[in-house]
Amino acid sequence: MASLILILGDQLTTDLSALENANPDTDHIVMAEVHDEASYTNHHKKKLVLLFSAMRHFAQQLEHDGWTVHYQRYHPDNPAQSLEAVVAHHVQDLGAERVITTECGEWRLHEQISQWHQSLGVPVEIRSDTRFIASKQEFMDWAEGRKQLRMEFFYREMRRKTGLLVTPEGEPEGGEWNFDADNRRKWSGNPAAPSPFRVEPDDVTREVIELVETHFKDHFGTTEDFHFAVTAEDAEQALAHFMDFALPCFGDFQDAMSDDEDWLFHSILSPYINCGLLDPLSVCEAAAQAWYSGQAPINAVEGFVRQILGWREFVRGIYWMTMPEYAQENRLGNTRKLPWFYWTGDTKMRCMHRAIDATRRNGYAHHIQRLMVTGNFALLAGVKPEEICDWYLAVYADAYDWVELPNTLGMVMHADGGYLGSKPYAASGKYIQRMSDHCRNCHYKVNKATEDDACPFNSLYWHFINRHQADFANNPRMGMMYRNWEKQKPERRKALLKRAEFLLANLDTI
Ligand code: FAD
Ligand code: DLZ
Repeated sequence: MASLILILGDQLTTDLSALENANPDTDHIVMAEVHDEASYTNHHKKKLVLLFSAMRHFAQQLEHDGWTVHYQRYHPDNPAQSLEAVVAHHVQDLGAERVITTECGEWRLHEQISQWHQSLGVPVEIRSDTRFIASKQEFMDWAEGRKQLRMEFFYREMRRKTGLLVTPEGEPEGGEWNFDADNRRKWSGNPAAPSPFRVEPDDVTREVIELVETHFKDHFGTTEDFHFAVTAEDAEQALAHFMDFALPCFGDFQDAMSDDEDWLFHSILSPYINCGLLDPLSVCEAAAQAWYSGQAPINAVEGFVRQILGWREFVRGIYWMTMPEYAQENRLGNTRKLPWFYWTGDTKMRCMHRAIDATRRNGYAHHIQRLMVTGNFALLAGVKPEEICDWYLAVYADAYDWVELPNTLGMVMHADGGYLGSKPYAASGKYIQRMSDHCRNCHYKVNKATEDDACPFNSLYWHFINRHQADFANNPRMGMMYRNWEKQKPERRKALLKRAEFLLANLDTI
């Protein structure tokens, strides 16, 4: 036997670089469900079901295509519970001359795999992950020598590189590179939000659900109503569903939140893109096609493409450029523990309850819930970055360190000094009121700030502004906030800080 090709749980595509020039007659594939990967965080149960079922379906497809696949199903009694142990066993057993794999998405595992040649005694070839539009090196070259790294400029490079939404003359389609200013509408139920795409569990998925319920019963979330796609074919259907029913309104309501609707006009494609069932560039091309054919407006299509071509690529670049030091960053010096209600949803703050409850049920919350509700609260309350990062890594079906960490530590917590935004995304309850209908069902009053029933976001916002004066008072984008703070009467400021101190001392009860 020549090469043993390792395919990881988030590399489920036949276009994988590890499979390039491989020969099904001489090379073998190894895939494994192992305890180490299934429990390095308290993965949401739906994420475990998605990955194990998608891995099993993908292995079947590979076998159908003529490959020999050595597939280890999860069992707690398996002697090999790490990828290294599984690979070592097969290298020995089969007499493989080398191991080939595609670079993995996390620093943690990358560090391990880069040492494997020593323990395995055969060369380990790690190939670049060509599913990304920019390689790690390309991002570093772009970043080198720049005083400030801004997603917007990197995104334009990616537009030019791919030609997506760019005219033959090199100009942006629609006359602007970015239509974000058009994408801030509140949603009041009209037009109706489409139902999310659903696939009913087949036998393979049902077996995996039972496995997860048996061996991972203490993990966060629920397997109930599992309806994610678990094959590339079904993920393509999910993409088509998004194009037909949600993309036209994606832009308008991108920042909206609803007390009744979990998914609104979002694509719900990240779980598939991140594990290989969908190719990010093809997804962007499909969206661009919708603009050219008049199926969706430019603010929707550009806004959507920017999330993938811009943000997704940018956060990955930042991750690999700055790890492993990045994970330790805590520039605002936060020390507070994560309130327990992040795990239970048991809080009187309606927006927090709804975001956390949706997260528990679905393994999903849309971007604005992650950024401006659960994220904003953690920022205002001064939660330790490490604790809130662990939470985000655990609770979403699309969570992987390379994408979760910069979004949480950088975008939400501003703990990296500002790679992901020139100012923190801190906001009072007014923002949540403006973009949602949560406040009208809330125990707290969004128009109050200092009273016992005042919205906690309000006084916590001013507490944040006050305690980080040295960090942000000279930030030109924060100047107005500091002037507003200074303008308030001393007794008002005192009352706001007192209310915030009370909340901070009693976080688990609010
Ligand atoms: P849509 O709103 O339909 O967006 C389309 C696609 O754009 C997404 O599928 C995703 O691939 C991409 N995208 C959008 N925003 C981002 C972003 N900020 N960074 C990277 N890609 C983006 N995304 C993850 O894929 N995994 C994570 O672990 C993750 N953790 C996050 C943690 C926090 C604190 C925040 C604020 C955001 C996080 N995001 C993460 C980004 C974003 O919230 C999700 O990608 C998005 O909500 C997924 O839902 P969707 O597919 O319906 O996205
Ligand atoms: C996330 C995950 C889980 C839950 N389980 C497995 C697994 O059992 N086997 C596997 O090969 N991969 C799994 N993964 C994905 C890996 O953790 C992922 O490849 C790394 O986190 C790098 O992105």
